[in-house]
Amino acid sequence: NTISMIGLGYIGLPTAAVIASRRKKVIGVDINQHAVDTINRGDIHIVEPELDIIVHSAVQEGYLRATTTPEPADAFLIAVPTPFKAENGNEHVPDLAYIEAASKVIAPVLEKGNLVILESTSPVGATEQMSKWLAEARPDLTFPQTHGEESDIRVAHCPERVLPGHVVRELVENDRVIGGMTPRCSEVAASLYRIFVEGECITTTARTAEMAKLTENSFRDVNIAFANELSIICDRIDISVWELIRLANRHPRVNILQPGPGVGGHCIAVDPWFIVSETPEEARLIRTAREVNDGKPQWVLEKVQQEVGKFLTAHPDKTARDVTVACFGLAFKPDIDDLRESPALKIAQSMVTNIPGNILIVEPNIEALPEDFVERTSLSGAEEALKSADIVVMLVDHKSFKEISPGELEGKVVIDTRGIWAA
Ligand code: SAJ
Repeated sequence: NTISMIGLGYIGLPTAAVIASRRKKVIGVDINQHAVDTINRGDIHIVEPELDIIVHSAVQEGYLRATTTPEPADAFLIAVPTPFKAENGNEHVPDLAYIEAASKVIAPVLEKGNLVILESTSPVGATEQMSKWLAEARPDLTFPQTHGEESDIRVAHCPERVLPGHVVRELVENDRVIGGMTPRCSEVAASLYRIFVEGECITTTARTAEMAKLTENSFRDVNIAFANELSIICDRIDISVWELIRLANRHPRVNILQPGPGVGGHCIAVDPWFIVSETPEEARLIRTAREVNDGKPQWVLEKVQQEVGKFLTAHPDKTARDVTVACFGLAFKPDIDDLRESPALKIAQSMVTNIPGNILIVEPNIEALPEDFVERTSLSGAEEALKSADIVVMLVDHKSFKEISPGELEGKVVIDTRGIWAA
């Protein structure tokens, strides 16, 4: 049995490697030649704990091989990005271009009896749309949308649900929701996942599986928005939100999440829009949650500007150019190096353009600042930044930042968006 993984990114590569570690032959396909070459050397092109070891041994033992051209296989798993795009005045329409491209790329090598699984987080209806693209490209084969259980090709959706930073463990331990276009499609797909999943494989329809994934991330987004809104309310009425949440969470049925500088990453800040875009009239709470979370970086920037103003009033001998502000953290969440869609990055960048003083950036997980930072900013060590900063802005609760003692912050204006110092 050969399994082909289309897309060797943050989801595709770990999944391919875990399946290969169960001694199944896996062919990984990606358009990125650099990724393909790196994997074939037994190395990895992304950062994820434990992944290097399993990719290395899977490649060495001959179970995993990467290529840019698809080959025949028994099952095809598709894990490509599904971003959103602006269309007809709507800012957040799901963009299925990568799924369409992947369908067109595997269609020529499909054979009767094959299974095709869409793993990418997708708007409701995307699996059926993918199956239609496959059918258009292969009129000689039959597909579930026209031939039901009798079709030549089985098609299912099985959304990934792993947490970056814990992917290798969660791939094996998490339950999987498997939505086939027919019950038999679900069963065949479930037997594939049972090769490596120790959690339960639960079957449903493709549309329900699509909606389940969007619901999981919307649930988290709405809950984070609740925490973020509380932090803004508490700031206005001068109450510590951190103490407030600790107290409220003592109630047996209350479990409030942590406020922060906004919501980043390419999942939680994106997926709820797929629901909003499909049902704009009904999805009022989900849309508002997105807006609350997306508005938080601007709120933090304004907070910093206010503090700079107050600092200057208290120090009439200084001009705006003399003020030094240190930003702690750029990543989209703690203890990773991933800056994509990071609210901390957004805040730091807008500070560089909106605040005339010196801006220092402390981010122990990266070697250099992204190129679009202007020269006025520099990557600094924590100690050095703490020495020279007038204002310290805590943006990401990396482990090493939690060890900074109150003494080291004495005399500084502190804006703590994560509550690790200001609690
Ligand atoms: N965040 C807060 N406060 C919190 C929790 C998170 O501000 O209390 C922020 C984080 O700092 C970060 C963002 O939210 O900026 C998202 O981080 P996350 O750790 O909640 O989630 P992701 O984006 O890394 O992964 C999510 C997970 N989904 C859920 O927990 C429901 C993961 O299981 C999914 O597989 C992943 O999205 C995905 O790929 O969809």
